[in-house]
Parts: sequence; structure tokens; C-alpha cells
Amino acid sequence: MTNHLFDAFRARMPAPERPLMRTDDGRALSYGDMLTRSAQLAHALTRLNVRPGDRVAVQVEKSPEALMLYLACVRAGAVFLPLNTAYTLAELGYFFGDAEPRLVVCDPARAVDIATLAAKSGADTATLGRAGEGSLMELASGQPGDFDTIARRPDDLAAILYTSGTTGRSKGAMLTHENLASNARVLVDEWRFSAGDVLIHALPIFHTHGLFVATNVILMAGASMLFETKFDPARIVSLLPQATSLMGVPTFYVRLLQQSGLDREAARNIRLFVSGSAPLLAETHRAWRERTGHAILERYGMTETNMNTSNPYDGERRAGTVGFPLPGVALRIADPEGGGGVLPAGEVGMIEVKGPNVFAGYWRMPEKTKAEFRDDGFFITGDLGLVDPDGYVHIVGRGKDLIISGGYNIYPKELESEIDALPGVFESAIIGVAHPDFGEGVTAVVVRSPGASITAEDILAAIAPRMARYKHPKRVIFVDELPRNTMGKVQKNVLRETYKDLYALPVR
Ligand code: MCA
Ligand code: AMP
Repeated sequence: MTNHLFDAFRARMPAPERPLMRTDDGRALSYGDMLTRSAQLAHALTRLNVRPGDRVAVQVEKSPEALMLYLACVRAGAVFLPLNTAYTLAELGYFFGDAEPRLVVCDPARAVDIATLAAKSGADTATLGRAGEGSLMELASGQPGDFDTIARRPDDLAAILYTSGTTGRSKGAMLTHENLASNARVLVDEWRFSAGDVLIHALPIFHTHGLFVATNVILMAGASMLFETKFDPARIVSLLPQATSLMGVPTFYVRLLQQSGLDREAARNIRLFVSGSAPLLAETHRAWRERTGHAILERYGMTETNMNTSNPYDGERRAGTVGFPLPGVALRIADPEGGGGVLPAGEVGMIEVKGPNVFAGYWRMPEKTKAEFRDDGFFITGDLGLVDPDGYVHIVGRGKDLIISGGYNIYPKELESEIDALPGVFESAIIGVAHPDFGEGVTAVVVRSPGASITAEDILAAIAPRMARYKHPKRVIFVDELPRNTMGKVQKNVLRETYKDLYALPVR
């Protein structure tokens, strides 16, 4: 009996006493502990009536136990469904209703509210806190330390990660065991990870970057992590000498560059800095190289596809590009208009990808899934790009109306719907404007209803209980009318141009 993903990790597991992680509060976990804890948690899940194929929705703070819960789901054949800790109850309600989890695991502090919400979708609730407290570990600690890992095939689901929809509803990207295993294997090889590596892990573990790219690579290499619950730039600089690698979003690198202690000496033991999730400015790449002597390796991925491209480990890491398609990934640039014919090298078009990394479709949305795949199996990413004469892929824009702030995605439509529904608002447009810290700053351009006097504070107060904090506009601007083209469509490019210097001064 094989479990495709877990067996892949196990096959490369080092001796049980080897370290898997050390946390910022001084806890240590070995690979042997990983086997025991994930087994106990898998028993606990079974006791809580989680059966193979059932979804386990998890909104908890980052902790070793939270990571073990991911592995326990894999071992129990369940589908892991991680959720951003910033999501409000209103946002959670949608995910529970759509995914119909068997079990919801949440922070003890939110247990009462979430249990009520979960029950409406027929789910039970267990709790897990930052320090491992709560009902889940209480149940798990009494369970045996070995578990007959449930058989799962390569195309069985391992996880569902929600990605916001351009037209409203979030879509659950269904990721299979093979999606995750194949991508982790490729990244270990491409980025030369081995058992001796120590990764500074300061990303959240509810998204692809921190959960799959960072953690799966470490598990697949038998390496270890310095597991940080929060991104604290001063602390990260102090940890650099103990590590060999760091993975982060561009905001990490921007903030680390503001630390006086960041220099070649601090980075002396590092062999690889990786950036992704959002565009890394060429100036950040250059400044980093000057300060540390290292060229950041930029790569490109999506929730739906895991990682698609990477700059080379050996060879030139070209700033402003995302490198070459990874082994096994076919990438092409297609005509975004019309039939999607393949464009010649150098021309800008829609990036399309195909490979073992590409997801199995959107949960219970066959029509949306069909619309985002070509007949020959290529997935339409929504990113606009080109391939230069040397084969480097450049992302030059987005066909989808998406803002990426500090590595988090915000879909304007979702915010616009909330703001437009407020009394006193006639209409609104949400745009991303260049921001020195977050890359793009969410900005609301609002037209008041005739005679209304609604303020920015009123708008922010109204969305606060409904939407995660990181989605909130950093600025609200009132205008008399929105610019429109002859078809009546709001010209967001005009708005972006008008407000391009809004955040020009450093905010931190
Ligand atoms: C926090 N805030 C934000 C963000 N993060 N606002 C906009 N965008 C953000 N990303 C809010 C806080 O709620 C707070 O609000 C204020 O901004 C300042 O908080 P601060 O303490 O500075 O923030 P932080 O806690 O230090 O967080 C910044 C962060 C974090 C460390 C950059 O956003 C982060 O961990 N980002 C990584 C996200 C990630 O993992 N993305 C990968 C997705 P206030 O003070 O007003 O209450 S996976 C993906 O994209 C694909 C697959 C890929 O290719 O990887
Ligand atoms: P998500 O929905 O969180 O999976 O975000 C995926 C999106 O992030 C991609 O479709 C890209 O638009 C963007 N992205 C990821 N990595 C990069 C990168 N290195 N450069 C530019 N955009 C990126």
C-alpha cells in the first residue's frame, strides 16, 4: 500500500534523530518526532471521523503542530484545506459552505464563533493554538505513535487551496499528491537542496509558497528549517549565519535591506536566496547583490500550478525575469485574443503551462475549470509575458484584474462589491499602485452618491468585520467620476497613471 506523497518524503527521510525544525520559541522537532506526531494526529483525525477524501479546513497560527497536521492529513488520506489566519468569519463562511469540510481546526480563541459557523456546513470543530494547546493535541497525545498510512494514488487529492476569483467567488484549486511530489522533487534538484541545508522559514504556512515550496522542499531533501512564526527582519538577519537558504516574497528582501546588519559577513553561510509570489524589482535584486554578494534567484508560480519557472542555480540569474520553465513543465506564450494561437519568441501574450505540477481543476466548478484550460491541456495562467531570445521568461503584466500586496493576492472585484453596497457610495474602482514596501498598495477610488458625505473612515470601518486586514485599502480617494472608455468600461490604467506616485515616499 503506498501513499504517493508521504512515501516520497519517507523515501528521502534522513535518520530519525536528524533535525527537521527549530522554532523561534526554542522548540525542536526531529524527523523521528515528525513521524510520531503526524501519526498521532492522523489517529486523532480518524477518531474525529475524518475519512479518506474528507476535507479538513484549518485556520490556525503557524506552529510545528500545524505543519504536522498537514502531514497527518496526507497520511490519513484527507484533503488539507489551509486558510489565511486573517480571514474574517464572513470569509470563512463561504469556504466552509463550498468545501463542506468534515472537520474545521481553528485557534482556541475563535472556537465559539467558528464552531457555530462550521456546524452550519455540517462540520465538527477542534482547536489548535500557537503553542500546541487545544482539543486536537489533547486527543492526539493519547494516540499511538505509529499509523498505517492510508494508500493514496498520484492523482488523489492532497490539498485544496482557495484562490480568489476575478469575478467574485473564490475557487478551490485541487492539488494532487503528484502535483506536490513532482514539484518538490524538481525544486530540490534544481535548487540543489540536500540534507545539510538549513532554511529560514518565515512565511505563513497557509499558502503555496510557505507550505509547499518551502516545507515540501525541506521534507523532500531531508533538510531542516529555522521555523519563524513571524517575519521579523532584525531577527532574520541575526539568524542568517546559522542558515544556508532563505525563501521569501519581495517585501522580505525590501525590509531586510533596511537592516544595517545585512552584509556579506551575515550572509556568509547562505548559498541560496529565493524570491517569488510577486515581481522582485530589478533595483532590489541589484541592491541585494551589492550588500550580500548574492544574486537572488527569482521563480514564478501559482496556487494552481505550484512552481512553473525558475532562474538557474548555475548560470545567470537575470533580474526582472523569472528564468526558464522547470524540467517537465511546458510553457508557451499564446495570443490572448481570439483562438490562443502560439506566438513567436519575443512577443507578449498569455503565459500557458502544462505539466505534472498543474492542478486537477477547481473544486466543484467544472465550467470554470474548462474555461481556464485549452483543449490540449495547457492551463491559461492569466499572466502576460514573453520569452526572450535567451529563453528567459519575463512577466510583463496581468491579464487578470489582480493586485499582489506583500505576496498576498487581492481581487478588486471582491472589494468593489463590498464598497459599492455601502449607502453613500455611488461606485468605486480598486487599483494597485506602486508601493515601496508591499510592491502594490491597495487603493480605493470612490464616487459618492449625490449629496452623500461618506468618509474614508466610514468605508474602512464598514469592511473591517467582513474582509481580511491585508485586503483593506491603504488609501481611499474620492473623485467626482471615474474615467471610462467609449464602451463605458472604467479605465483602471488611467487611474493607475493618475495615482502612480501616491506611495512614492518610503512608508516605513
Ligand atoms: C500585512 N498587512 C498587509 C500585508 N501584510 N497589508 C497589505 N499587504 C500585505 N501583504 C497589514 C497588516 O494587517 C497591518 O495592518 C499592516 O499591514 C502592517 O503590518 P506589518 O506588521 O507590517 O505586516 P507583517 O505582519 O509584517 O506582514 C507583512 C508580510 C506578510 C510579512 C510581508 O504580508 C507576509 O508574510 N506575506 C507573505 C505572503 C505569502 O506567503 N504569499 C505567498 C502566496 P494594520 O497595522 O493597519 O492593522 S503563494 C503565491 O503567491 C504563489 C503560489 C507563489 O508564487 O508563491
Ligand atoms: P496566487 O494566486 O497566490 O497563486 O498568485 C499567483 C500569481 O502571483 C501569479 O499568477 C503571478 O501573477 C504572481 N507571481 C508569482 N510569482 C511571481 C514572480 N516571480 N513575478 C511576478 N509575478 C509572480
